[in-house]
Amino acid sequence: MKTIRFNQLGYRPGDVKKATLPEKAEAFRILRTGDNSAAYEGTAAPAIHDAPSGETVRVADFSALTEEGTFVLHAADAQSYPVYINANPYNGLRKALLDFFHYQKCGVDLACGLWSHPACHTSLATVYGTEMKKDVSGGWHDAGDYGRYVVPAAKAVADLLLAHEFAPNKDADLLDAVWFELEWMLKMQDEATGGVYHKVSCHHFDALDEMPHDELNELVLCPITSTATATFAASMAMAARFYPDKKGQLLAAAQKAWDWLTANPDAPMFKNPEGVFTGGYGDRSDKDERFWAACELFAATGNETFHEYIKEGEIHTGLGWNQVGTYGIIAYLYHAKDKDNAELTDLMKDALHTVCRQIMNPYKNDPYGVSLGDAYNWGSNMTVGNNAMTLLLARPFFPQKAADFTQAALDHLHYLLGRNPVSYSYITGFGANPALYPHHRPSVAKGQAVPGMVVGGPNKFTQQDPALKEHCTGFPPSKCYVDHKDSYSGNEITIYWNSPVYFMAAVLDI
Ligand code: G3I
Ligand code: 9MR
Ligand code: ZN
Repeated sequence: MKTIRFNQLGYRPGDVKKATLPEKAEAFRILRTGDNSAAYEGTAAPAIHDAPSGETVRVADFSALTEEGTFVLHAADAQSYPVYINANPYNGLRKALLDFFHYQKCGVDLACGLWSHPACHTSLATVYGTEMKKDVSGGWHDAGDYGRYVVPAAKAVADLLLAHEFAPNKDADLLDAVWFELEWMLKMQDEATGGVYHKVSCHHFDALDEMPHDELNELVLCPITSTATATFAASMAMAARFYPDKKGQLLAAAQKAWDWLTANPDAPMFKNPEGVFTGGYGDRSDKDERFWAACELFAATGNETFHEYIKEGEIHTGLGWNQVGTYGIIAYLYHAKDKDNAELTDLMKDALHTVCRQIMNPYKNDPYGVSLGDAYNWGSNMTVGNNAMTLLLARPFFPQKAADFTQAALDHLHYLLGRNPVSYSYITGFGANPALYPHHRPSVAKGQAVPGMVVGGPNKFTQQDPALKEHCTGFPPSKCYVDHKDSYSGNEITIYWNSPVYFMAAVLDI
């Protein structure tokens, strides 16, 4: 079954439908499950070598099959998991991707079925290297661990808010869900200086089978950084347009953070201070974070100071937690329209166009319909989501390519849901062969995965986690994945891996 790779949730009748088959499968047949009668017969495309998986494969296009029902695809000596064609194959997916953020809530009594628990991490945090205590309760646990880190939080918030902005049909509970995180982020700002603490966590990661309320070690607030302060400023300025009642508070917080950035032009990049061993989220440069902040603040206020800052610097790209420039471009192109500068607008469009080309080129030749090339790094599934998100956001600026961009984004969803070289659905609880053992403490503690979580995906640097090293050393890049609870570089989950995939679901309106 695993050699026939396709979207295990299914396809809508009018969708392009493609499966990736082994080399020997020149022809294929699709049979109805009820009576085994043939619904479709086809010839697969010529075999091609797929470098990331090291395999030679063929693509089978069965888009012409528009009949609703449940089928099995037969090719050579293999047969597929069930193939579903119906009007609503993604039912429940979008909701689960958003509900996940509820499961990650910190600091409150949490009712969420099997994984319910009393309020966690409620003690005051110690400001690193001092005796000072601060209340920074609330927010979402970042990932499979219980740290709360500002930089990736800003990405998750931005993705969810942009999803809300661009979704043809909006989720009524989204703004409340995101406010929970924004409220925590506001607490992470130092009132005196406007700088934002990089993160709050214990000194160490605790046992993998520990529920949140059982992690009772001291909470430590790590030093203020420019990356935390800039991504904070950006996401607060963005949030100001979604929460009209809180606009004043959000813009004031963003402005104060900007003032800190202005006063600290050469702040050092974050490194875990002595004695702290939790997630680092360090960076090589804060220029893209400052760029994003300036773009959002300009879009929100029209204040030329921010415009000047943007004009004097470079244009940046990226939707990752450590490269965030595309968020800035999007803010400028969509929201600075009445006060923009034609030359800068063109430069931003050019930069966006280049990024889209860098996504579409590898995608076009990929037998799995994904754009990673060989970028199967830690969190590769985030890149899948980010690339789809970039294309969806770019559509209005390149109308002649908009349809291709939409199709590419949908293909990226198919990849995540099973059309990939390991035949896993990378979203827990969805598909015939989903990840069952994510590196997620509440899931490990209860022996059952929380549904709707996007796992990290293949990581070709197998030496980055011991379980991956044990199970996948020597594997080709796109096959370096093991569904094992210990594999934190491939099978962990995070708020900012779910958020771009939620964006895809919401904006594709599936
Ligand atoms: O992109 C570069 C690539 O250009 C380069 O060739 C390659 C060679 O090392 O590295 C690639 O970067 C990788 C980067 O992720 C990609 O975003 C790094 O190797 C890799 O170490 C880095 O991993 C990060 C990881 O923390 C370790 O720092 C992940 O992005 C990040 O998502 C992850 O975050 C952790 C938190 O620290 C703790 N909480 C869980 C969370 C998820 O696992
Ligand atoms: O659980 C931790 C995970 O969230 C991180 O991404 C990962 C890398 O920083 O570390 C995990 O914690 C492991 C630690 O690094 C080493 N000892 C085993 C821990 C997992 O139980
Ligand atoms: Zn907690």
